[in-house]
Amino acid sequence: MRQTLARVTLLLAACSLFACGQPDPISVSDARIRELVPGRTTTAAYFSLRNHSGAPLTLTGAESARTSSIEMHTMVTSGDRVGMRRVPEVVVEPGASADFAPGGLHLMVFGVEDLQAPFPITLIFADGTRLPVDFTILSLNPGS
Ligand SMILES: [Cu+2]
Repeated sequence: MRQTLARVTLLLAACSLFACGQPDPISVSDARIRELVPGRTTTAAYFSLRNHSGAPLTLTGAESARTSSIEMHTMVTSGDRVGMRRVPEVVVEPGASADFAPGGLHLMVFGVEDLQAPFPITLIFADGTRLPVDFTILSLNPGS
């Protein structure tokens, strides 16, 4: 009896977490990963993350079985130098979105041997939520 009650409570908790019957609390669009430069195994991935929930959303990282590791980076300018810096987390306020795009926030993707679409990357959030996303390939030569 006690066990059943615990299970029901768990179900209810899961339901409120994922907002049963309502739009997903998180949506991802424009997920794309840059084509590999010949001879390289490191590339960048971009996407737009929207928080539909009523609470701040904290992205803490990403992983994929098809990479050796993934880091969150942003571009920083000091003087006339442009570099990259690792970002430990990205907080998206309720109703807001975060754009991972060329020139700004991006996923730095290491150890890619075989880049084929759909390329799966799982986004990891501070509350334990894991969101699998399929990335399309972003051509190095958009004109071709
Ligand atoms: Cu980077």
